[in-house]
Formats: sequence, C-alpha cells, structure tokens
Amino acid sequence: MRYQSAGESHGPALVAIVNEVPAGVILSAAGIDVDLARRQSGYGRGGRMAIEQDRAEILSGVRFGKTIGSPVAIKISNRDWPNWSERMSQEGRPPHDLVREQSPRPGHADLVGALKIGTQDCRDILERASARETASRVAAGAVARAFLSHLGVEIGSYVTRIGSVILPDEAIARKKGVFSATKVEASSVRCPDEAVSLEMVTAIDEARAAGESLGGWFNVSVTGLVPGIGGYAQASDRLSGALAGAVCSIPAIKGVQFGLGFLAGGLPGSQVHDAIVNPEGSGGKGILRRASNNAGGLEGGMTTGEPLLISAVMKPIPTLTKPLQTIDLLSRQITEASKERSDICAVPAAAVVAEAEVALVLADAYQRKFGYDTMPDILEAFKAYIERISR
Ligand code: EPS
Repeated sequence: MRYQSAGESHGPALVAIVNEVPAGVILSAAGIDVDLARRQSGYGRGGRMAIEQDRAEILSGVRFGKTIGSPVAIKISNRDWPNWSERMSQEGRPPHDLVREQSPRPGHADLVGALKIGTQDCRDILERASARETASRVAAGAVARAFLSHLGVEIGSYVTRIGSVILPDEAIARKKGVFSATKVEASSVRCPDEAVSLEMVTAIDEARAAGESLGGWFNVSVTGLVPGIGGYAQASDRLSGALAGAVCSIPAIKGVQFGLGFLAGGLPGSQVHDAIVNPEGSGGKGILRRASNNAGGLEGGMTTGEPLLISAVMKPIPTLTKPLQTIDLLSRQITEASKERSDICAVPAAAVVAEAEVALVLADAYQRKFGYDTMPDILEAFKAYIERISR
C-alpha cells in the first residue's frame, strides 16, 4: 500500500491517492473524517484551523462501503481557497498588488527550496512545504488503518513533552506501550495526564505571548501486531528503517526512537533485552511473548508481537510572530523573516500524522506477508500463520 498526495496549502484542494488497497476493506468518508478532525484539533493551532473543517470526499476505489481493489482517491477541499484564488490562480498573470514572500524564515523550507527551484517568491515552496499537506497523509493513513483493523491492529498516540513540560512517567509509559486513549482524546494537547496537560497549555499560552513557538515529543503505540512483520534479510525489508523514515518524513520531525531508544546505549545487555516467555497459563502453547518490551516491539527489523513503541521529537514551528533575522532575496539587505499565519505548537497534530504514516508502513508490510488482492484471502493466510506460530 502506497500513497501520493498533491495540492497547495492555499489551492482549491488536497488530494491523496492510495494504491494497492485490497478489495473488501470497509471504508467510509465519515471514518476518514474522524482522523482528519483529530489532526485539526490540539491546543496551540493557528487561525487556519478555525476556517477549515476538513472533510474527505472519496473519488474512487470504494463501492457500497467497501474497497474494490482499485486506487482510492480522496479529496479534501480547502475552505480558505476563495480568499486565495487570485494570489494562487492557476491562470493569467500575477495581480499588480501581489505580495511576494522574499524574506525566508530560518528553519522553514523557504530558502533552500527557493534556491533549489530558482525563485525569489518563497510562496512557491511554502505552499507545499506547509503542514497543511499532512491532511492528505492522514486521509491516506485512514485507508491503511481501516485495512489493519480487519487484522486486529490498533494505532494510537500521545504527547509526552511540550517545550520544557515533560510527562513525568514518560519512560515507563514508553516501555509498556499502554495508555488511556480516552484520557488522551479528552486532553487538548493529547497528554494522558490532566495536570501535565494544563501545564502544557500554559506553556503554549506563554509562548504565544512571547512571540515564540514550541516543539515537543510524542509517542505512537501500536497493539494487536503479530510477530514476523517486516524482514531481516535485506536492508529494505527492515521495518525499523521504513518506520523511522516514514515518521521522519513528517515536517519538523528531527528524531525517532523505538522502545528504550537512546537510553539503551547506556545500559548493559542484561537490562535491555527482553526475556522470551510462554504466554501466561497457556501450558506451553500460544504465541511466545516477552517479559518486558524494551525493544519497543521490534527485533531484527521485524515485529516481535509486543506493542510497537515509537517516540519522536518535533522542533518548534519556524514561523515566529517576533521573527528572526533573515536576508531579503531581492535586495540582499538584512530584514525580518516573513510572518505567515501559523501555529504556536503543532505537536498533538504531528502525533496524529505519525499514526497515519505508521499505519501506511504497517499496512504495506502486512500485505507483503499475507497478500494484496482481497480481504478473504488475506484473512485466511493470516489465520493459518497464527495457527502455525501458536503450535
Ligand atoms: C496547517 C495549515 C497552515 C498553518 C500550519 C498548519 O495554514 P495557513 O498557512 O493558511 O495558516 O496553519 O502550517 C504550518 C505550521 C506551516 O509551517 O506551514 C495545517 O493544515 O495543519
């Protein structure tokens, strides 16, 4: 399963096309909308989120509520488009009063993108480098999630840090991979602890007042996985690489770790590796388990069957209301970086986008193991595999 997306942040719409979706996956626009709304929410978002109410329009690949084995195309209209139709027109000449974005923001794709494609108007870059593009990823990821739910796989996420506010038992939560989804969804910053959520909200308010922006950390946790998804024989088979690449492809993500992650580098082997045990009360039958999950659900580039635990760090948003110094691309004079309408903090949204990226990687890996064409065949292969590894 693979996706591609298109669409400018202030163009008429975003589009996602998901290829290699098997027939028989239950899929509805309303189901996709749930994830689109989760991405839109989160304390610290900017004015754009008050304008948009992202809705998925399924253009192809679904009939009577189920996929039919053809590419699934999804459109998300930009409600802001009428305000931009002249500045972003596909036809004609630029309006005489067009304001060009020629003061690149440090930390954004503005400067390097402008150098790359040979423009002095960074709008040509920022329209696509904008985090708005992640709405299409979430729509594509919802297709992968729908496929995985037929196989018992569930994906969630929670925020563990915003600015200097850290969820205190972060390491414990990461090890176990269990958290209260109800508490997370009830928190405006996707943090399972109510008191820490409030501190995070205050930190965002303070950043807003200071003309600042904030980054943070989040965890993605996946349950219901079977062992042996991914592979060890070729570099490209390794699920760890595919997952890290997918999460790092999200704008502003600067690092990814699994399970104990960087902490594993400071501990002796006996305190890192997870003992292999029989499932409790099984009498020596059933899928072999682990006494702990420091590996974060991955060994040798494959799932172990324990929860997959991915942590990532997001840098602060580059657009600042008290802008940094930059160079005007036309005059080469020192100036202030441009001030686009922006978010103060988008860590909760990034966590939802990461869920989608993880879903797409896992869906692809499950298909490689159990088949591509149709759900009944895939489920039969899946059942046979579970039976074999349980003996
Ligand atoms: C975003 C849409 C953008 C920003 C934000 C996230 O809309 P606009 O640029 O019209 O305000 O709110 O984008 C960025 C933080 C960024 O760096 O581009 C969205 O849909 O998530």
